[in-house]
Amino acid sequence: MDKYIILGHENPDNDSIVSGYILEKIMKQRGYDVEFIIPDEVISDENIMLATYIGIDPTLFQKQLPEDPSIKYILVDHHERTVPGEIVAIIDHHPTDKDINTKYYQNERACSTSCIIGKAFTRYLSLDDIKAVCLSAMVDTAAFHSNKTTVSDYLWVKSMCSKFNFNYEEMLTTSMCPTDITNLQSAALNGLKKHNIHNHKIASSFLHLPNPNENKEEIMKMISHLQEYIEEEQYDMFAFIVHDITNFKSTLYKIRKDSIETKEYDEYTSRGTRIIPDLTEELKTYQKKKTTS
Ligand SMILES: [Mn+2]
Repeated sequence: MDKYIILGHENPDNDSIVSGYILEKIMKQRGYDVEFIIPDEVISDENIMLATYIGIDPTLFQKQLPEDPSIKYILVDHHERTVPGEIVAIIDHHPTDKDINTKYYQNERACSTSCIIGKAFTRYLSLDDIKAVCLSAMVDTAAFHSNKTTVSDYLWVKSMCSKFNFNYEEMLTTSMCPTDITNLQSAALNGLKKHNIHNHKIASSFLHLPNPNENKEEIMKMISHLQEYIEEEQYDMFAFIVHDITNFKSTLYKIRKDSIETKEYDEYTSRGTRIIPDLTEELKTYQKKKTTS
């Protein structure tokens, strides 16, 4: 029998954790030999707190990937990862213009990847699992404020919460936790993701702040940390996103070695649904200019 390993993205967030956790449960009930693994050595405190709130201990899944090349991989909540075996399936909600030709590929607009999985296989899930899916939809969309929110997922979450008496308001508040910025260096890398966009090496992170105007000094210090970071790690750009979670606006700092460019968004802007596609478009033009000049 084939063995499958489910992987979320590096530096897993709540959606990656919940998606992997429920997909493992669903596949096991359907007779698959499957294991959800988190190969990262560190899971952020925030993501441990959020998982604990819905009864999941993500540290139980932390282990190294086995080296057996016959193991098949399933990616959830992302579509790129180097693995020591064949990737046979991807379930994701991050738009991409990359050609993906795995045997099974599902990528659609959704509040969270766990919503895609949970809505399709609700009958395999316990009440706690359904609550976990509802929370991850809230976390991934900043309590449904992000532009990646879909009406159908929002309505599904609301109906599940009322049907099963989940505390919708408490879950919303929990999902919107401000980023802890007591340690500026680690806060600057909150939710770190790495992207390869038209051969540009990009990293990104985000902050949730109730009032970013009161943290201007800290933000400037974090930006200078990130300038050092891209020098050390040899990135072309760092996309640092500051979300105002009171007024639901976002600021993108495009940090390069010798320049900082700022872009304001008049909404809570999703990294995967808006910012990365915007950068993809921008860098495509940049590349064209470079080759035609
Ligand atoms: Mn997600």
